[in-house]
Amino acid sequence: MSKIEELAQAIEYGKLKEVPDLVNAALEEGNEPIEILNKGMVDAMSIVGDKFMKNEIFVPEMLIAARAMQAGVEVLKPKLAGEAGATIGKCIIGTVAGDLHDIGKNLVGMMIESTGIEVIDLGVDVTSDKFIETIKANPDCNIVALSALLTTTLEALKGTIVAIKEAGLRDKVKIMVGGAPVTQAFADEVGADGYAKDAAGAALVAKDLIA
Ligand code: B1M
Repeated sequence: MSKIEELAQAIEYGKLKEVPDLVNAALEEGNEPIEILNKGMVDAMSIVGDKFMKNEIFVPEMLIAARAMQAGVEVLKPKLAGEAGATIGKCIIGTVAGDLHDIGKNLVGMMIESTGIEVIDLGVDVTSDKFIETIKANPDCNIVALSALLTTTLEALKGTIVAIKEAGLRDKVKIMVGGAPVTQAFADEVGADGYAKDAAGAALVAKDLIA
């Protein structure tokens, strides 16, 4: 079994303590960091999600797997993000109200940061008021990045864009959206300026929005 396969299994079964060493071993085997992320971690989380859907595992197991993945991301972070040079812009990122998923959002924030854009991470379950307050406190902010992982929180994502518009701030910032249930069609429908399917794509979109 390759180290990436061992890593994927360790994440699936939530073996947090084994994960950092397996990430390092996979790097030593000569795998690219992005390959380790996608094949060793993101794919493992998809299996976890499928098992949850089939009632083979429950929320605690999902949470334990998520913690194991986070431990792996910490090791991979410096390798993935690279060295950012001078700051070229500012981005406020958060997972929308009612949604507690943050692994994808954290990866997106990390990749955006690697392009030289300063990132203010508001965390999870972020209300539209909190986004608005932070935009006002950061008049130099160029981008607001909204993440949603639940179909039920797509409404909160849409509501956040409406609230930013009603607060008179829509023309001050570009808004980008993403997360598993978000599509380009949804992004167009809610009037977002950008959409990306994954973290690497999000970094490119953020750079484009600033240019
Ligand atoms: Co939850 N959960 N979860 N969960 N969870 C999903 C999302 C689910 C698909 C599982 C399933 O049923 N198959 C399902 C949603 C179904 C739906 O809405 N249709 C689900 C559910 C139902 C729930 C609960 C309701 C369960 C319950 O309590 N009964 C509950 C909701 C809690 C809440 O948010 N209010 C819940 C809770 C949890 C945990 C807390 C246990 C845990 C999250 C821990 C954490 O994040 N710290 C968890 C987990 C781990 C998952 C799965 C298994 C994995 C998510 C993940 O981290 N993926 C997930 C199943 C799955 O995704 N296959 C599932 C890895 C990550 C790298 O990918 O987050 O998709 P992702 O991010 C990607 C892209 O989406 C994109 O780039 C990222 C990197 O490539 N992206 C953006 C994300 N944000 C972006 C923003 C952008 C651009 C791209 O621009 C701004």
